[in-house]
Amino acid sequence: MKGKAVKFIVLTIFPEMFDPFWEHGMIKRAIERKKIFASTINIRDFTKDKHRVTDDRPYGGGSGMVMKAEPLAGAIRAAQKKAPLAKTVLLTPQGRCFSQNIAHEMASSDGAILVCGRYEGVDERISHHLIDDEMSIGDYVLTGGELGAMIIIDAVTRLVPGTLGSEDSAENDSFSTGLLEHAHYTRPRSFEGNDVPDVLISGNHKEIEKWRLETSLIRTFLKRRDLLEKKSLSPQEIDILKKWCLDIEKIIHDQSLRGSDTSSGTQ
Ligand code: 21W
Repeated sequence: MKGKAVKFIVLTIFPEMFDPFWEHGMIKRAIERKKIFASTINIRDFTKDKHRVTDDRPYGGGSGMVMKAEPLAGAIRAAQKKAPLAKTVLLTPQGRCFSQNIAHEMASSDGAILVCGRYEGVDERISHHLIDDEMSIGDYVLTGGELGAMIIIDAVTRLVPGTLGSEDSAENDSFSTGLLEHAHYTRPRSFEGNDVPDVLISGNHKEIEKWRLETSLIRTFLKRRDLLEKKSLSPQEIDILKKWCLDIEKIIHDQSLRGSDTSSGTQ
């Protein structure tokens, strides 16, 4: 049960951004328990000029600056020496989109060297020669790769066995079941006039499980129909959906028996 720690080495010009990140919650615990190994390398430490410059103007002109190749190459080679089996990943808006599947892959790998770009981008010769993979975290524009690296580390770490705590079950995640989670309630039983559903107080675990699956399904249908369309449904799930279907059809049928007048019918 004692796999090797997943290594994350972050290359950045802002290593201080990661200090609070390592020091809280599940990430902190995973480091303490040696489930993950985390460190930063300051790209600026691999500059050789007096002013420790990491960016320069683009060849061909234009606005914005480009991350220089030499300091980045030095930093990447230093990281690859420390973690020779880890993949070198460049965080960039042009990369393939990070996903729960990629998180699972990374959680069972040796780890990753996460290269955080700043400015308009990194010198193309870096991506061509020293990078194994390019990753984006979604279609919106950030100021650099640092938050992307944190998101990847966060999502991967909770999948490393022994970090999630007592239950240790990432299996219940919506991306594993293909459904959004059921509603959650805790004390008090009545809050500002809203009560906890009776079934959850009943102690009937079979009914509770059934209720949770039903609410999971309906929430997924209402909020994320795309997930429901992708999912392969179990016979029980199909039964639940069929029951709703019949319930809705009955309401429509009863309406039509009342005549097809357009008045609201609530008078
Ligand atoms: C943002 C660098 C935009 C370059 C056309 C011409 C890493 C990121 C980043 C950044 C540009 C990730 C432009 C999702 C992200 C990141 C900094 C391009 C604008 N368009 N995932 N010039 N989104 N972003 N510059 O931004 O480094 S992972």
